[in-house]
Amino acid sequence: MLYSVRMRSAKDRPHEKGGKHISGAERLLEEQAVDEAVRQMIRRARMHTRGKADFISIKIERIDRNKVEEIPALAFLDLQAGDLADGRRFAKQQLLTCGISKQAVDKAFSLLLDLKDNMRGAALLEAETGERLDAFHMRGVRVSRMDVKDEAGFACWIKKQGFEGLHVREAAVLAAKVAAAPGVIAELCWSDDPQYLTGYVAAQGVYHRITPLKSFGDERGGRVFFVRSGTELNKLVQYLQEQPVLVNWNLGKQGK
Ligand code: WAQ
Ligand code: MG
Repeated sequence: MLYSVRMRSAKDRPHEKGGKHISGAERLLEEQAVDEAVRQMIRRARMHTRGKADFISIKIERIDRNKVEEIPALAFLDLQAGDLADGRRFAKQQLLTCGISKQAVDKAFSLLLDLKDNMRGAALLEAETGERLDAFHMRGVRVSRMDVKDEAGFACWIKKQGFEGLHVREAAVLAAKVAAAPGVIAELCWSDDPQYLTGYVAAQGVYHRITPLKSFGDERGGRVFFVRSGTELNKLVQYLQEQPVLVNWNLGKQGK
């Protein structure tokens, strides 16, 4: 049996009462791996750079294995920018190159840069007009029910390209699912971890890893998914939240 394990944690108060979001995690695991994953999630929520969570919600749900879709991993490209302005310029350029309008790119940056607090999900923007499509406001759409197909192989594949750690692994899985979603053209992301300055633009099968994309000490992270006009929003949100996927690093277009 496969299980979806989802965690979200907050400080001072639960999320729904306005508590500060500390961390979240999404896994899709064999039954025997669930207990250890839950232990790790709890540990992580309690020892996070954003603070120590005192409200932790964990949901465990059985998933029908026949419904799982296997999707390819994205290829990695790594850019060390000279400074923040340089990193952001590069990110904007990548987005423009894959057909997102300047208006939508500017909207995405101002949305993320003007946040008072960080989001815990992603904002959906129409790729031509930059119009916000989802009605989730500060919460955003939470992508869920995803993991890697072969844990050890995936870690090894990432390491061979010179990267390691939980941030990269998790982001690579999420970005692969988002890229596979119907109607998504590109994604822009940076972390809500105040010490983690790397972000990315995922588009056209490539995960453009960019350092830095935010300033040190900033606790506001976020994600924007750029959506093709005419996309059926319900279907897209349903895919992002519900469709179980396993990312196979050995499928499709690959990094070196
Ligand atoms: N679904 C939708 N949005 C999410 C999800 C999710 N499951 N998880 C996080 N977000 C949004 C939310 O607004 C967070 O504030 C924001 O993304 C950042 O989340 O080295 O660590 O988990 O290649 O802090 C990218 C670079 C790191 C990794 C991203 O994101 C690398 C990161 P975080
Ligand atoms: Mg984080």
